[in-house]
Amino acid sequence: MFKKLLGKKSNKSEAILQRSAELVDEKVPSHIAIIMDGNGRWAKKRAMPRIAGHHEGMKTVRKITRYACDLGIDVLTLYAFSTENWKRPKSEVEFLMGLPEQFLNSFLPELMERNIRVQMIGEEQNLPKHTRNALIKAIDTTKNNTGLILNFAMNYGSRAEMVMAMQEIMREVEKGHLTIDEINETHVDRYLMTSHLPEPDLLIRTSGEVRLSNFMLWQLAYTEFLFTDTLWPDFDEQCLLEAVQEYQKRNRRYGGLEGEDEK
Ligand code: V07
Repeated sequence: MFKKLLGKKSNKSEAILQRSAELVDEKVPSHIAIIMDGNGRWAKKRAMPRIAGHHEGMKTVRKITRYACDLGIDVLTLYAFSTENWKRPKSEVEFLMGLPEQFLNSFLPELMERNIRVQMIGEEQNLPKHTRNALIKAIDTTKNNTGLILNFAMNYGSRAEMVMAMQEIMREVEKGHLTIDEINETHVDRYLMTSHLPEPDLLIRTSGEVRLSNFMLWQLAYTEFLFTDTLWPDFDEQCLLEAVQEYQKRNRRYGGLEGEDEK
């Protein structure tokens, strides 16, 4: 994949390409999850409205998706809208709910070209119809693609997801398919919205906040965490490259033991 990256005429700096190529010698994370924070602050710093920050943040999603694809990452999960985000002003929520359409209208052809598959986790039923339809169309159009999985967490909350999993497991118990003592971690995994995905290897949160905000609480049990002060609209290829290098550095420390003793 790096031959392709290096061979292609690109406006990315030579230095980034060179350093990207160096990553090939070590394992790149299979699944990267990102809490994309700091769009409002980015706009405020420029005396612009919050929605301008969200729009800029969407451009970063495009940039980082392309780069994750070039790096050969298997899954990129992006926290686009949490169940808490409904509490924001109505006009902001309306703008946010238009972003998936804006993004997909301009980017879907490129997603197809790049063999990227769109998926989502979260409660899609409560999304506005136009947002839901755009998502369903993208998921359906890209469903046979075999490259990067671009997984959007939309109207997602981890505790609600776990409650739902518990209810499903209890239904199995009620039907007599399972006894309470037989319930194990595999059953819980199976009923989470991420059951078909590997667990995240690396979690990145931008903008200096150091908390999980109800994001993939179960799935992040063994994940490496990386918190950066960079605001999401300023996050670029260089930032992701450095995040992956930091991940590789941490992994190297466990060399030989393959991390087994660290769990
Ligand atoms: C959103 C831009 C990124 C920063 C975080 C908040 C604002 C892309 C999408 C999206 C979602 C689904 C999809 C295609 C694109 C998006 C929301 C907010 C709600 F299929 N960016 N982005 N969705 N922001």
